[in-house]
Amino acid sequence: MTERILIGPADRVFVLTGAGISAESGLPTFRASDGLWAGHRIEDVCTPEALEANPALVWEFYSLRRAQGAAAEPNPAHRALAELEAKLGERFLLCTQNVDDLHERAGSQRLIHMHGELAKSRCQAECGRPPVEDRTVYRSLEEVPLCACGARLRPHIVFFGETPLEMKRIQRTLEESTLMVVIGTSGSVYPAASFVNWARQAGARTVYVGPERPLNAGAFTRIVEGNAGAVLPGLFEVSC
Ligand code: BV8
Ligand code: ZN
Repeated sequence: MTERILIGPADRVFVLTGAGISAESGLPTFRASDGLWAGHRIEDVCTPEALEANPALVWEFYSLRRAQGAAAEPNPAHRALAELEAKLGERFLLCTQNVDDLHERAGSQRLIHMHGELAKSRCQAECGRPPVEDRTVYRSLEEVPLCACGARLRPHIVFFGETPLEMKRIQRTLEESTLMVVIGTSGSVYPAASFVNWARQAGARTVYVGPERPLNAGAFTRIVEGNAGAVLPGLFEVSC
């Protein structure tokens, strides 16, 4: 039986998740597919340059990811985090690097998608209009709608070289956290991989959950080896 993580009345919990938490829902991780997605390296289809040069390829890539995401179901790890949020309320915040909506569908509400969301699109010309709900799997670039300003829509995804979303809120919450739990991420992408260092600087306990040691393993006070779906249910003991 895995030793439980004790959460007391003064604890404020910040959780960061990556592709590994959706692995047991059948969504491939970036590393497991050795970085190849439908034959593409993510860096080749997840950059502003790729969108400029080959919008059809970028839309094909993200439409495929939308179809995969829609066919997946939340797993016990997603549900365990939604249950923890229900117990802790405003003392809990979940930040995900994932662009699928499995955390929402498991019931998570106090949630930040720092790298964007598959279920949304936004103006490619950044005209200022907000992102729109969009789960359409486009079969060709011609099918992709235009923004009211006339520019084409783009996936509401943070590409490499673009600034992650809600960084101020993430930084502020991390500084107030007493416990940070990182689940299912290789720690290969920044600034997300630095969050554990910010938590340590704030004096927080830092726990990693996953089957392999992450690249930033040295920054964790504890590592729980195992698959999130098997380990997370029953891992947290909350005493109010
Ligand atoms: C930015 C959206 C400036 C799209 C993504 C050189 C050095 C340092 C940094 C850089 C550098 N050159 C460039 C950079 C910056 C760059 C970067 O980090 N590049 C990397 C390649 C070096 N970062 C950026 O450009 C970012 N922007 O820096 O702006 C800035 C900085 C600070 C403040 C303001 C501005 C923007 C990056 C966002 C890119 N978009 N996603 C999409 O998803 O399609 S990244 C994408 O890849 C994911 O979102 C995620 O972040 C990353 C994949 O990582 P993981 O989620 O960890 O997945 P991975 O497969 O790697 O690992 C899975 C893990 O799960 C494994 O460890 C495995 O063991 C585990 N696992 C498997 N099964 C299970 C499991 N765990 C639990 N249970 C299981 N069952
Ligand atoms: Zn526009």
